Amino acid sequence: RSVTLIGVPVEEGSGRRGAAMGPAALRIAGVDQTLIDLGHDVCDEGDIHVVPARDLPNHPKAHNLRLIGAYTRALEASTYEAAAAGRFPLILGGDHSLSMGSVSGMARYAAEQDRPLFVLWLDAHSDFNSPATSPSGNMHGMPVAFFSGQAEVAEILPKDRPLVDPRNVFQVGIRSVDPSERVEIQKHGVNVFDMRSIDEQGIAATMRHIVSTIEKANGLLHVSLDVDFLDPDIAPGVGTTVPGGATFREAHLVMEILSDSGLVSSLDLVELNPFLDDRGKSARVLVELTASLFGRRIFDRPTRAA
Ligand code: DIR
Ligand code: MN
Ligand code: MN
Ligand code: MN
Repeated sequence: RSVTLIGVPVEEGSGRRGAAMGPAALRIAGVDQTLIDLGHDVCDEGDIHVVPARDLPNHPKAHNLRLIGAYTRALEASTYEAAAAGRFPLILGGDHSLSMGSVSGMARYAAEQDRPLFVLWLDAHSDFNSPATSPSGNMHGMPVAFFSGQAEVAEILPKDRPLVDPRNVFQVGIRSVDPSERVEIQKHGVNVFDMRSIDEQGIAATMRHIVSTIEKANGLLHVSLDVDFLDPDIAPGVGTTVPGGATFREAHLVMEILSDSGLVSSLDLVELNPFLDDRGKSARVLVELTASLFGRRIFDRPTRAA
């Protein structure tokens, strides 16, 4: 495949500093060479740099709205342009507010292709707050509501843009949901597979169900991987660790099944905080998981029957 790396050193959507170093850590962990070694063509566009958007207001319950809005606009355009050029946008974050832009860019691309966009949200959190409901005011807790059209606060992107149907969002690994988010995700039909569901059904059955749903709809799939999807034992480099996350093998199996499916069109790697990491451990896990998504195998497996 042809992959475009887009660095987004944003940390102002989270409540603390450090995620701005994420793109650098992922590059140092060798994301580009790992993909090249797997036979892919890689183009690194470098990092997006923006200044706060002057046409947006300050908002007491959406911290740094003018800056996050500017990142959203720039990344929406870069993601769309890479996809429209036939390339796979791989976003190196940066906190999870960046998915407002990457997913919106893919939604524009999918609409143009006349195909539905599905989103696989691998996260401890459902990120379905809005400025009206957020207990923290941090915009990294709002992207899913934003790209579903449920967190409009100011015109960051045009109101008539393509949105993602919340019933096309699959959330896996969830184990920390605010009370109002619980109400909202149920009301809008987001598909939630929390950690208990994964414990009971197993990650393979969960992923096969998701993959077959998307195949039947001829959909495109955007994957958004928050470091806190993983258990803090294997990935401590994130601002909001939550115990009881996905194991190393569960996470790799997700990526291996996705790789077999051939459905994935774009990927975010988000919330890596190198300042909190243990000697690059979490950055390396993210790069290894990316390798599994792009075809690395422990053993070669027979091709699936057509
Ligand atoms: C919390 C934490 N639900 C909030 N969210 C996230 O601030 O909205 N933490 N995404 O990583
Ligand atoms: Mn830079
Ligand atoms: Mn998140
Ligand atoms: Mn999270």
